[in-house]
Amino acid sequence: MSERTLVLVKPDGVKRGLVGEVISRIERKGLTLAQLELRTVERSVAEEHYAEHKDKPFFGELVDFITSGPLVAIAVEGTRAISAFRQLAGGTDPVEKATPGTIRGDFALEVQFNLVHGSDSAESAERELKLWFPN
Ligand code: RTP
Ligand code: MG
Repeated sequence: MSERTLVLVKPDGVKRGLVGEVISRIERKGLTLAQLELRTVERSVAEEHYAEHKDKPFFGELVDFITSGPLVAIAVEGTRAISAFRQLAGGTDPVEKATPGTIRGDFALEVQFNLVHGSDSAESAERELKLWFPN
């Protein structure tokens, strides 16, 4: 069944020139790009996006970081796209959890700077896609 998920190449990924690498992995997996935009977001969007973490100690830093520079938001489409992209991304901690062969496992060292976001469920994907691509 085809579904859509929200992928972000976070500001660290854009600064490090890894946008092409991430898009290439998405395409090689067989997923397609439905919408794509380079933008720098206001705090309100970042706070809404990460609302589930609002009581965590790292919330302020996370919002600072996500708003620190341009990121690339992508609506990714395809069979089991939500899980498929989470598999490509690898675990949240790029050293302890993400394995080599994943985006985080291959290119990141710190939890804070783990390069990409992918929606974690159908409900999150629907909510996040409405937030990032209202049209
Ligand atoms: P994301 O939402 O960005 O796709 O990442 P995720 O599902 O793998 O991880 P999640 O638990 O949703 O955490 C969101 C982001 O918060 C940052 N984080 N920092 N300092 C810390 O201990 C900490 N823990 C999480 C990470 O950048 C993570 O991607
Ligand atoms: Mg998450």
